[in-house]
Amino acid sequence: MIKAFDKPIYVTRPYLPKLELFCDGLKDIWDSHWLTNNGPILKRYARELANYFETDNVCLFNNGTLALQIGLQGMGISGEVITTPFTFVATTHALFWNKIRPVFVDIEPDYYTLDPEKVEAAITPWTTAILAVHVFGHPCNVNVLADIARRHNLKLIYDAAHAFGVRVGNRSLAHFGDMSMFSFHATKLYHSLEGGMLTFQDSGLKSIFDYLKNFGFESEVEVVMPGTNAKMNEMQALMGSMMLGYLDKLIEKRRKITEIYRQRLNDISGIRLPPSLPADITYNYAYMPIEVHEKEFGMSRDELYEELKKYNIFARRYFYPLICDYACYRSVSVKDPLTVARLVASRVLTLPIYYDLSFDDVQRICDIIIILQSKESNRQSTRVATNI
Ligand code: T4K
Repeated sequence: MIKAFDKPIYVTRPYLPKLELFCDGLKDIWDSHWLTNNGPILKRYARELANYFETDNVCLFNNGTLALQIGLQGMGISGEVITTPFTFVATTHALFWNKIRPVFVDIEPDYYTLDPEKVEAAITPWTTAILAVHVFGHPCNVNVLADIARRHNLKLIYDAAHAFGVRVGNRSLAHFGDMSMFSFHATKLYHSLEGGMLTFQDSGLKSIFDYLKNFGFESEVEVVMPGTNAKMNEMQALMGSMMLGYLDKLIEKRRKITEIYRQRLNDISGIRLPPSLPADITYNYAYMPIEVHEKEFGMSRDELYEELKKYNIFARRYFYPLICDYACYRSVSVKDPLTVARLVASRVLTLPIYYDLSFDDVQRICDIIIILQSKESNRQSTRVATNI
């Protein structure tokens, strides 16, 4: 019999640098009394990120949601935008706050990113952009989407909230599409406590984004646009800057955890894992999604999710329900039947993955899933046998 974990195992747990090191960094902030509003640490951090992403076109924000919201506003996106219903709700909220109508289309079944064929079929005279999500860090079909956007004269925008560190053909995802948003929220593999970033191809957008995140101030006495307050502060920048130094080791640990999950769960009847990514993709192992196929597995995704809780394992149903099924978006008309997205949302479960999770604990989580399945299949075969 396997015992429950003594302490809760959550889907994620932020990595933190040694407290003494962070305190060393805090001393500079205490000395300068400069806490926010484009301070020296933020400026240094922006340069570090520009280096990392190999582009000067970066703009930092206090979170990813406001980054995306301001990005859409600054680019003047309006009308209809084709997007995915299989994402965190902030993707759609950013459209809504800009009075843009989301047009939900289906995802593809392997990596859960927007299905380009469905995108093309959904274009109308009112479509101005595609907002695709590199969900779980799986890159969208960037070349096909770029071709569609070019042929139809649409902007191509990526929600890359999950995709820090992912590369396609040795180029960071920041170099694809017209603009990408990266989230540095505490629950992400790379974080700045909270934070967000836009990367973009048109360098003219930089000053617009800078205005919009700082009330539209051009000078002490001039406001040139109705901006908001979405600035990253010095403590966020300090954490983000320190975390860059740990990124490789964080990704490597996640790679090893993923390998264990894949080895142990790949052949379990009723569990499906995303296929290995193509060789030209450098992945970040941001999430560990599995699909639970009820008939073969013997219990539904929701039953497994509840059973795991009894063992103190708090997996998450990212992303369920679909965005269009939330009360606040139910009135949005959806023409695509969203066949794949509906199935995936009903089957997906993201398992715990984070730096501090020990390999033994990963093995134990797998043992528990396997035992739950065999218990259930035994129960079912007994039930069948007694019925005979
Ligand atoms: N686009 C996409 C595709 C996104 O996934 C997100 C955010 C955004 C846009 C918006 O970016 P931000 O504005 O957030 O920068 C979490 C995060 O809050 C959210 O940032 C993230 N996506 C989403 C996928 O996950 P919840 O509601 O699941 O978070 P919560 O508080 O339940 O945390 C999950 C688990 O993490 C907890 O059970 C325990 C652990 N945890 C969490 C926090 C906050 C910790 O151990 N420490 C912590 O500080 O949304």
